[in-house]
Parts: sequence; C-alpha cells; structure tokens
Amino acid sequence: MSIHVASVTAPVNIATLKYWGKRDKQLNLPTNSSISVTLSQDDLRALTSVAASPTFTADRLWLNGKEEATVSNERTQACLSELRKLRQELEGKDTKLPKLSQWNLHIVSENNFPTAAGLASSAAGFAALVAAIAKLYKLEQSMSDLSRIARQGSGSACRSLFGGFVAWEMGEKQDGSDSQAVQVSTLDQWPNMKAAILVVSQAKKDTSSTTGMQLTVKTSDLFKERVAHVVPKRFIEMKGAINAKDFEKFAELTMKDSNSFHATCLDSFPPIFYMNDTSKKIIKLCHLINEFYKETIVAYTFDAGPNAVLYYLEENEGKLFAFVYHLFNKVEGWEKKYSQDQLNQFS
Ligand code: 2P0
Repeated sequence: MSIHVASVTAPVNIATLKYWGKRDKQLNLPTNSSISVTLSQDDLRALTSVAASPTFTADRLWLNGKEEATVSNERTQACLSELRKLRQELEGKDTKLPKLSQWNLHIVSENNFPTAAGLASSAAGFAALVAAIAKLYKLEQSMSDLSRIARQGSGSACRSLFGGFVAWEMGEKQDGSDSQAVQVSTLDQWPNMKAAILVVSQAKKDTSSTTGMQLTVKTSDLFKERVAHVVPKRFIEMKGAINAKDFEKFAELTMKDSNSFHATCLDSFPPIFYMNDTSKKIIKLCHLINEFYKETIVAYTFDAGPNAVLYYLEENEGKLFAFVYHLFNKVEGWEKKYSQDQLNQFS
C-alpha cells in the first residue's frame, strides 16, 4: 500500500491590531489590515498530520480525536482544492511524481488548548492544515503564497504561517491575490517580549467570529470610523513601534485597539459581548499596575472571547506577577497601598 505522510505544528497568533470585518465573505477578504504576534511552537499550537493514499475512499478529518464533518465545508474544501491544483502543476512538470493530487487525504489535528474559546484555534488549525499539505505535496510556494490559501480557511490563519510579528495586508484586489501575510519582524529581534494568557473561561463562544463580524459590518456606525480612520493610522504606527522596540507605544496601541474592537461589538445591533466581568477586572488591573509603577509594563488584549492575553517585557515579569499575586492572594497589608475606589474594583 502506498501512503505518504507529513506533520507540522502551527502556533496560535494573537492580534495586537484586530481583524474584524469582511469585505468578501467567500474569500475572507478583510475590511482592514491587522497585526499579530505568533506565539512560540512550545506554547499554544495545533499539531496536524496528513496522509494521502490511493486506498482512502474519502477526505476525512479528526480534530482532537473526534471525526469532524468540517472536511466537507466550503472553507476546508477551498483550501484543499487550491493545494491540489498546485500539486497537479508539479505532477504535470514531473510525470514521475506520484499522483497525490488525485488521492484522498486523512487529516488528524490536535490542539493543546481549548478550541473555539477565543484563543484563535481556527487560526492555528487552518495554518497547520495548509502547511502540512504543502509539505506532503512538496510545494515550492512561498509562505505568503500559502498564507493566501490559509486565509480562505480562516482569515486570521494567514498570520500563523509566520513566526514573530506578522502583518496581514488587506490588499485591494477583488480576487484576493494581494491579501496576504508578511513578517514584520522575527521574535529574535525583540526577544524579551513575552505573552501570558489568562484563561477566564474555556467555554465555547456563543457568537462565532464570522457571524459577529457580519453583524458589526452591517449595523455599527462606530465600525465605519474604525475602518476608515483609526486602523490605517495604527497599522503604520504599530509596525513602527515593533521595529523601534518601543514597548510603551506598542502597549498603548494594543490596548486601545482591543478596546476599539470590543466597542464596535457593543455598537453592533443587537450588541455582541465577548468580555465578561472578570475580563473587565483584568483591564482595570493592568491600568492599575502601569499606574503603580509609573511605567507601562503590561498591555492587555482580548479576542472574540473573555480570555486575556498580556504582553510584557521579560525583565518586568517579576514586577507584573508579584502584583497579580498580591492582588489575587490578598497578602496581608497589600490593601493599604490602594484607595477604597481601587479596591472596590477587585472585591
Ligand atoms: C484577530 N479575530 O485579528 C481577530 C480579533 C477575533 C478578534 O481573527 O471568519 O476566526 O474565520 O475569518 O479569523 C477571529 O476571526 O474569522 C479573529 P474567520 P477568524 O485575530
């Protein structure tokens, strides 16, 4: 029996400048460019293995040990058919190659974190799917080329094909041929940048990103302002802050953009709530910490769910977590440092 196998991992990416809104739902073309940080391979990631064999009777997909029907959905099929087309071109050039493009695929994927709880599981999942099949097919396309395919699976997936700081350029063309991810900077260039994830809830979100985005695009006036004037400026400023390793600026833009994205959710009609009371306490806590140290040492960001991602520099890890520890463990005497108003926020 002839069987060909390949495996890859793709990490989660967390947007610091949010993608929210599609101008083309079929092709996943966004209404604004976005920026993210891809976590390291050792952290949150999808591990995907693909096998192709002439004996397989159908494409099949297992996610976290359970067979899924999603292999036949439009988005997965869009990715599979583009990848098969590219493999077919290779097989046309070299007729000795096995005809993998004509064989069915078995895909096994596993996340080491909660699926669909606003922790970008679809991003890592589709990035790993596309990268694994590209490896199996020995495709010669660049990562940006592959990012245009992963984008069709899930918009944010295009950013998980690169490590470090990544921009998804929205592009202008109607066919999506210029809507792709590019690397802004490697993590090595800013090696002391750290991310901590505070898992507030592992529950599945109740409004999917696609549904939420469509509602926001259709009903929010604030969204129009965000897309036209707010994000284009931030996109340039954030790339500048990353290249200059300016944490204060990076943190300010990250927090403001998270707030702006959640404000457009609230401005949708009916409103969409992704953050809960614990999320809001974390926001207040971060501002309190920065105020306390008279220096920006932490930035928060929230995606389409209540879980927080904190960005900070390694040298401030002790300061940051000492504070979190004091607050949440209520070490004797710690409350004397704060006003009653501040304390009430954490009671
Ligand atoms: C982001 N999010 O930039 C934003 C911030 C959520 C909030 O990308 O419909 O799962 O598959 O293209 O990529 C979540 O949206 O949506 C997302 P689809 P996706 O990370």
